[in-house]
Amino acid sequence: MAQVVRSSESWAKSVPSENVQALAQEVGDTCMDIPQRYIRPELDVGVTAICDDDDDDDDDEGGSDDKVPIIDMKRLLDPNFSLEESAKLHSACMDWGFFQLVNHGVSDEVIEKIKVDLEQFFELPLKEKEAFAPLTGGLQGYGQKVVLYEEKLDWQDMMFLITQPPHARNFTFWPTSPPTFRSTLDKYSTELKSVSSCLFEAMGKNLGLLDLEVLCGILKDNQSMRMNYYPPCPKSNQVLGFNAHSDASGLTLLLQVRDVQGLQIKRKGKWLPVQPLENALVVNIGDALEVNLITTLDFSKLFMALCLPKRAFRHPQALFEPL
Ligand SMILES: O=C(O)CCC(=O)C(=O)O
Repeated sequence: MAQVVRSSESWAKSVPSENVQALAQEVGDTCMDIPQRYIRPELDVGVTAICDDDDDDDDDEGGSDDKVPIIDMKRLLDPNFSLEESAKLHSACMDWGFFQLVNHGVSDEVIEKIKVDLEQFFELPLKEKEAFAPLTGGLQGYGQKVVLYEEKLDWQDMMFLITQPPHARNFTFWPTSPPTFRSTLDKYSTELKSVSSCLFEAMGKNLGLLDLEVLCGILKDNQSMRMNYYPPCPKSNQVLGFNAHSDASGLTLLLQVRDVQGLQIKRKGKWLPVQPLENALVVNIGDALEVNLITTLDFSKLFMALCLPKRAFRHPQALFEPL
């Protein structure tokens, strides 16, 4: 996840938006209407497996081809099973661009702690959280997604921090409450770095590259974290927690704090629900890695495989689920 800290001058003026958690509270307390800038009437059609008719690559093969692949990192690292698991990984990367990673080696203790610390941070009074708001034009800190022109807004608040390499961290934006927040994030970020290195290595071998980390030098050492908070919404079928998007990252590793189904991914023109698996990481090949591979390697060999899935995430339900 390459991060460049840009100067405030380089950012266009953004459209101001309200704190969604505070808005949700107000809507709950007063029964006021949700502002129209959050309402997406076209969504009011259910939340699972929505098919976009206008998609030109909609070649639904039907059957059981709708479950995000599961990759077991323990098997990937075990000489007795690594060949088989690597083949699964390769197919997940090429045919899906997504997979769920289990037995990834991040300790249960660190996972539980990051979940607790995040929940505690987002439950703080607004004033305390706003002490970590981004500076004008900046990206890091607690607040809302930067919106450059008036558009439908996401029903979420978030915090964005650069987490690796350690010297790139700006602690002005790292919460001090709960008191363990910083050390927990440090541990979590370090463990995730090992996971992504391992994945880069396995993916590189699958592609016949000695070391994908070399190819993706800039991606491997840089890491940022986006922690999303989706407040409950009385019109949850008319708002999106996170609009459809692809990630600009190299690899995205997503941890769901609560095992509630909400996340969907788009594959072959269909939105498919990602069934939460306790403490699994949802892995997504980001734009930076995809572009890097397509331009660096034999274009014709990789083009079909890497470009077939129209990759996108979205979060159609508004619920609490940071990170
Ligand atoms: O919160 C989610 O489930 C999705 C988050 C996501 O897509 C992102 O942060 O890029």
